[in-house]
Amino acid sequence: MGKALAVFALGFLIQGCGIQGGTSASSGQTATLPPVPHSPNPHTFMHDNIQHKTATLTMDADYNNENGGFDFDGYSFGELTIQMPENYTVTVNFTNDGNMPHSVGLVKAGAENPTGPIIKGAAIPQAVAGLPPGSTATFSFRTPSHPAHYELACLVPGHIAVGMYVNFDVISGPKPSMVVGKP
Ligand SMILES: [Cu+2]
Repeated sequence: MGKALAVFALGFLIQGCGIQGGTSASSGQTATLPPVPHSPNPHTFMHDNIQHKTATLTMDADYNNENGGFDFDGYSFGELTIQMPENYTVTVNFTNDGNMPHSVGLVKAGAENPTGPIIKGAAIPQAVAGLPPGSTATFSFRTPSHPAHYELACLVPGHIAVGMYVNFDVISGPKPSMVVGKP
């Protein structure tokens, strides 16, 4: 009887350790990223091919009315960070799900009212005027061969100021990622 109890206690101890280990590992991964309430899974919005050095991003303006509709994929004010290796070909598929003109283009981090993308071709057409509700547009560009801090932002005047941007960092690392928060 006493032996059976000891075995049971040992099993419980091992299981307890396993749970504790798992918990501390996962909290370690998220500790540096601030939580964003009601955030969609970022993996939904990016597909990449490491062999071909390509990535496709879905950028939906006013995805879920987050931030009063001034969001991309439910994120605003840089709550989402895309990390893209150097020399990648990136295709952006834009949809305006909002009720006013919006756009998307690659701009320098912190730019306030950019009149065009920082890399030629890295914006939808008529990016400053914006495209009307229900529009879609696609563009592709190549990331530079050096690290850089950019944003994917709405170029309609005033929309960056109210938070309509996510972070886009060009990194020396081996693979793209899309993470909640600013690493
Ligand atoms: Cu906008």
